[in-house]
Amino acid sequence: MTDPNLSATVHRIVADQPVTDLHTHCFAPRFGHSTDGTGRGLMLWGIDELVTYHYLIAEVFRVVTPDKLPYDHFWKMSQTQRADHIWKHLFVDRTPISEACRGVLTTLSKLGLDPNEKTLDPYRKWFADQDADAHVDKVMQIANVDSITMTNEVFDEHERQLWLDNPSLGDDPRFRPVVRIDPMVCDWPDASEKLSAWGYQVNSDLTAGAIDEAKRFLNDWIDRTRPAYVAASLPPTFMYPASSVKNSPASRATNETALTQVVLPVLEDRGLSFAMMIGVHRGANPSLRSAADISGKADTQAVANLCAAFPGNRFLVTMLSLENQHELCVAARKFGNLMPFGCWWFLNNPSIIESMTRMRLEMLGTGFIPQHSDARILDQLIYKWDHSRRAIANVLTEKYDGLARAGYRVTEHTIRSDVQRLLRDNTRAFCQTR
Ligand code: RAT
Ligand code: ZN
Repeated sequence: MTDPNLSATVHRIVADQPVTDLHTHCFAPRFGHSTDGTGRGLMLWGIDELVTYHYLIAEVFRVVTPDKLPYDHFWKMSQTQRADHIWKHLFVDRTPISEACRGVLTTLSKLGLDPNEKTLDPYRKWFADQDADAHVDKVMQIANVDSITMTNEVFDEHERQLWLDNPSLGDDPRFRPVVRIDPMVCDWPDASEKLSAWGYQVNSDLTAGAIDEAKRFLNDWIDRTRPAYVAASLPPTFMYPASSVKNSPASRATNETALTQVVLPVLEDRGLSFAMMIGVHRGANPSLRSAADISGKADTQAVANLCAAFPGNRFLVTMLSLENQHELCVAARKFGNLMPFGCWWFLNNPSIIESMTRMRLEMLGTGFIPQHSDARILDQLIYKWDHSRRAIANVLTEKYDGLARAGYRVTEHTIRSDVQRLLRDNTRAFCQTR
């Protein structure tokens, strides 16, 4: 017998479960914020940030094409003008039906605002009356997020200086730091120049002494930030071992040395997971700037090879291509040190979240992390989680219905503990945080 109220029960339990958000680009107010007048604040919030999200920049150029509005004209506009342009063309002149557009509407509605305004002025007025720090609490409460994991770009000069100047920068209990190290594993020569300038005795070939110095760099940042994990995004061409690629350029071998002889040993030693976000081809259309990147199919064999070669390391893995998702599940069935997470970026759409979550439940039970928000603007936590929760609850309902048909007694307690595992405990257990 199936329960006619099952769907409502599952949706309620999923909505009530606080989420530990594993990957965002949100920052605590002490990193400075977008309305603090410095123009350098890292915490982005408010209507102009929401409407100029890079997903929406890409979308507006599809309707007001560069022959009508050249890229450089757009970039010369103030942020207010860009936001007005996007609002007019994507939200007023057309139905805001895309996921990124609908997200702005959900966010405004849940903040208590009417999303049908023809101009942004009423929203600007409302946000101007909010206090940044109190707004963090409000957004976390509406989104029901209990912890926001940041992305701390230690190779970014501005952010690096903030950390050096303020030893308690990472102490806001609402936010958890993450050391992000893309240049170390994607472009070691570039990373090595920076490390040298910062006083570490490294070289572009990463010879023996340089390895110790590169480890010292990573350890220093782990000490300074006390991260939940260390992360990098990798191109679709990422392969391990690099030598398995014919005519592999020397740079690949050095990047691999940085990964296998610096990063992984340090993380094993420090008991930290390594998050690999694989499949982004950066700068496909550079004129779009922050919206320039595309996705590409990567090789999941690289992930399996790493998990096998480094059993003492834990790997959080998300892949950008839809085509990689099944193979990633297969690999996760073989390696307990591999945790698939999230429906990343171009996959963060309800239809794809549903199909990926369904496949993961079927292949991995509840042993995965179904979603992270990837929010860049604080307020986006509201819609990213609202939309994802609905998609996850739809699939869980279907699965519990199947269990009931098989004669299994599904109770509220069963549902509650599964949902807690999926939205909170798997993340905390794998990252070994409270
Ligand atoms: O999802 C995004 O906003 C992307 O621009 C990226 O930041 C991506 O999530 C990443 O972490 O590299
Ligand atoms: Zn991200």
